[in-house]
Amino acid sequence: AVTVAGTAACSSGATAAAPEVRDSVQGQSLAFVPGVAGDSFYITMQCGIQAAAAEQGMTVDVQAPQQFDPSLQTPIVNGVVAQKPAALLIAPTDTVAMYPPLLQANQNGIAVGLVDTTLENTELAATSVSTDNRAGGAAAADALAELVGDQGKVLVIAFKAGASTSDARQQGFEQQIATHPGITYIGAQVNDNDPAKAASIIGATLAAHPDLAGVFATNQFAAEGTATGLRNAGKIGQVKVVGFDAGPVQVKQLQQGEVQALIAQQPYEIGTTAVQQIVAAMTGKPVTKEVPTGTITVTQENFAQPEVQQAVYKA
Ligand code: T6T
Repeated sequence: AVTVAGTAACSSGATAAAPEVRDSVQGQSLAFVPGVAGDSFYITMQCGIQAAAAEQGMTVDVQAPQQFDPSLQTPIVNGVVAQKPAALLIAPTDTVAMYPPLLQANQNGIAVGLVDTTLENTELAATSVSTDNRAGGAAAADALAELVGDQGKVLVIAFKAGASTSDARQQGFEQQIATHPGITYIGAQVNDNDPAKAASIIGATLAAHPDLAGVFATNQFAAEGTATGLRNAGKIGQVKVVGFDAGPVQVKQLQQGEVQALIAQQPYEIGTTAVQQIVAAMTGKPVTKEVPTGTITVTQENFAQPEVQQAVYKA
């Protein structure tokens, strides 16, 4: 586990909290457990969480697993439970496997909020704040269909089976791509959040399907590996790629023409909203059980637009 001390280099602040709320949670501690360390999506979310928590006078402790894996995230949650913070915001790495440790947190009086990913059974969580990932997957299908001229073979790189975001993006994509009759969907393959594995999937797929037209890479690491695989095969630009997320690496890939479209999420807003909701839960105020956030499709053509610039991850 990694404990990230101090405040990440974050660019903008959150709105001020009502004074009566501030008094009641002032000095209380908030734990944040992202899905994995070193991921610009979660680092940007951490910036939002830290800004909103600072407004409330709360302290934030961040502990991240080295891989997106419930067997590494579970001991971190167990450690958090032992420390007894007032609240825990977490992106569970598996919809089922992360339920027991989070139930422990809930039963120990810790207010639990889910961010980004969710659980199959969300009863233990006061709130869940996440992208509408099915809609994001559908947006990726439409973007990819347009890029390949509505014909040819397309592949999905699912970053992690059992992670709600990966599953929902894949399902949203599959449902929407079926409405494009000229496209042949050759299926999804799982890269376990490992760029090298995505690269080798691309290599093997190109060997079997040299006419591959497009790829939907369901997160940052899937897109990075997809670009490597295409580069190794000399197919950059020829095979069109739609990635998810808009961190610095993804933006560079877009500018260099390795990826043709990005589905950007709103990690900073997910972070600030989750803090506002968990504070409401802690102070007996009305809480929204599920807060969906949107996506925006980023391309080279619309990149300079202010609302698109706004969507690029800041960390
Ligand atoms: O795509 C995001 C996040 O939404 C997903 O659950 C895990 O991967 C990312 O963090 C990007 O690497």
